[in-house]
Amino acid sequence: MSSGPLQDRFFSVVDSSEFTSELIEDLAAGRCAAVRVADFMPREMCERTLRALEAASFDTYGKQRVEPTVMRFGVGVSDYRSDGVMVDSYWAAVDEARTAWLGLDLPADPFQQCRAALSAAWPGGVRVGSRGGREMGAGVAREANQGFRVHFDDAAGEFSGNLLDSPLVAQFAFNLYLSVPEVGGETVVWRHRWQPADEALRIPDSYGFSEEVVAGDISFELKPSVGEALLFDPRNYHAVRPSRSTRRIALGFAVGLTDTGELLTWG
Ligand SMILES: O=C(O)CCC(=O)C(=O)O
Ligand SMILES: [Fe+2]
Repeated sequence: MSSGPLQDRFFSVVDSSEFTSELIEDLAAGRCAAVRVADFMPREMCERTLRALEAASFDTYGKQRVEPTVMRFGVGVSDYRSDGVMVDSYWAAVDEARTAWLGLDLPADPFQQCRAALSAAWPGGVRVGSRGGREMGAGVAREANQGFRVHFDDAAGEFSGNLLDSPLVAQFAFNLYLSVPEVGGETVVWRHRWQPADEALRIPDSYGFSEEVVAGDISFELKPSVGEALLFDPRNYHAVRPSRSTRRIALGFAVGLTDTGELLTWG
């Protein structure tokens, strides 16, 4: 799947019928870059969740920071950061998001289902992370019809000190796709991690960078399918291409591996 003449056997996508502790360890250790599990969530559960979300009203991520617009149902901590510090209004937003998700009246909490499936693979345990003893948000439904710009995610760099009560030794991004376009909507990941010189290519006040930042780097492009889960290392620059047809809706949360071997999630 890599493009360009160079190959890197560690920069690979692994397709698996399930997440396993070995695959999660490989991701943490950098022996692979992404793990993809088709039909991770039963079709019926996906459809039910999607129908409920289609009838719900989404908010937008901060318009200045996230342009083109990405819609969200639920809360993402990236909107509650000021000078590397999480702002306290996050907690009210988390409460509001919990109520909004309960209001969808789903037979089961899809974030909990995702954590349960990861738990089956991970003996160290999986739970929603906490900060100051308070449980973080479980995750967010994101609608990125116009795509995501080239960016990376790394709580250790974005927040000063520990974001969660436990120190993290690795961070992953989890996505579960509920609605994907036939044309467009691909996730592209580049074999490039942030380095200081990249700052010259950051789009002012944005989460994103100019595409130039990954020019010439090895990449892979993933075409998501409904029900599929993707776990990847978001320190590698990545982007989502605009959709050309249907809405592109995915459930997403961050996953951190703690120094005691637990997996903690947050949104
Ligand atoms: O929607 C996707 O495929 C990836 C979104 C993203 O930027 C992330 O999960 O960090
Ligand atoms: Fe991301």
